[in-house]
Amino acid sequence: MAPKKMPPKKGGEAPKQPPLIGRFGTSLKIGIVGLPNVGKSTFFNVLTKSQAAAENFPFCTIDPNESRVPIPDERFDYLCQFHKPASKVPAFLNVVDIAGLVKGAHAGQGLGNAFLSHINACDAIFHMTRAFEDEDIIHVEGNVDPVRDIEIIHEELRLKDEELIGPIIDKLEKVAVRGGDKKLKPEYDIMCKIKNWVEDEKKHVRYCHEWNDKEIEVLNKYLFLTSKPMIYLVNLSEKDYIRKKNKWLVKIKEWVDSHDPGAMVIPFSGGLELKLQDMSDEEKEKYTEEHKTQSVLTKIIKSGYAALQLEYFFTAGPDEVRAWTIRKGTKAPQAAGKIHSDFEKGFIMAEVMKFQDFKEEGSESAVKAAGKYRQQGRNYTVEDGDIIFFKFNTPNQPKKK
Ligand SMILES: Nc1nc2c(ncn2[C@@H]2O[C@H](COP(=O)(O)OP(=O)(O)O)[C@@H](O)[C@H]2O)c(=O)[nH]1
Ligand SMILES: [Mg+2]
Repeated sequence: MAPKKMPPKKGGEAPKQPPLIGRFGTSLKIGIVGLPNVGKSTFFNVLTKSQAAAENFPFCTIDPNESRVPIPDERFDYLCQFHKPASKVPAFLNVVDIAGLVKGAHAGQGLGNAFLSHINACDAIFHMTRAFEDEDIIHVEGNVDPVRDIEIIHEELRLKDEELIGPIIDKLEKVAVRGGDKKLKPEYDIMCKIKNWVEDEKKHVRYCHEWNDKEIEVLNKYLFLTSKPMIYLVNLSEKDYIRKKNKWLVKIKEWVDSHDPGAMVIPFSGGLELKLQDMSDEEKEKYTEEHKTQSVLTKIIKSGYAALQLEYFFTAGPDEVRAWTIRKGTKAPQAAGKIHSDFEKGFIMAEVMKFQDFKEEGSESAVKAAGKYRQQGRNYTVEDGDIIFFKFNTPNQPKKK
């Protein structure tokens, strides 16, 4: 049967991005959250050790539970190979290993409040669930049931938000309703809508993709736990991961699709990743080929970065090849400001090459000769992977006559 043709969407084929709720800035973190003993620390350790150890970036470990994981990127590798620069600086994903949450955490159970404050400091969440059986590894709830586990974690986060929302509404009510301060009435109304969604409908803020700009402004002021983007990681046994089969996978996917529409579910195997990590490159290749499988770490790291709505552009030359993290949608002058504030203040133009053009043409001069080297002004929105050379006036220096 031929699939029905979808009517063309307005404004292109790209699916609508969920609204941008969260802190601004580019030093954002993603936290690993889940029940105890589901494989969070195993995942954190393979992430941290994988590229970090291999490339020997000395500044990766921030503290034992927090780490900067270099983003694997073929374009970056290509630029490094091409320029053989003295210094290489990739983009990083900041990852935090948060101790296990248990039922009742919102009320302080099992150091719950400390954990929840760690989650609060993160901007997105890797939600790790356990779908592997292993009698030697205790499950806090007695048996493996990742859908139930997801619901436990979600309920803790939601209850914590409920706790936060109450006093905010009380305070606004005092001023905006009883005090007659009209300025705060819109915020009060919006908070009532949020309260209805979280408390009465029992949903996470993130589930709704229809928040308008004013509502997002209020959500960004309070940064509720349930507004943080979430990626679901399903920790499978090596065997199930390789055969891509596990009785929970479909159930988890269905649950996520109906509750948290648009969120990613990524199957993963802590056991396999650990094993691969201890192998040499040749052994790894042999093993993955033999078992027709491969590590999923790169995909997870990239997805985490994308969930934070981050991307990067490159500066590249013999001195340095570097990826500069920006928020999606950043204009050229603000992107320049990532390198130095003077670049933004004195911005003249951005000279931009697309990575693909650079690779195809083989050199900067060939790109220029092909007419694909573009001079862009203040209104240019930087795209992921752009190779940019900024031209700027030095401020504070007397203008030449
Ligand atoms: N069988 C099996 N055990 C795992 C897997 N991932 C982690 N474990 C084990 O489960 C236990 C708890 O893992 P850990 O990463 O410390 O869990 P955390 O409490 O969520 O941080 C450890 O003994 C791990 O070796 C897996 O994929 N398969
Ligand atoms: Mg742990």
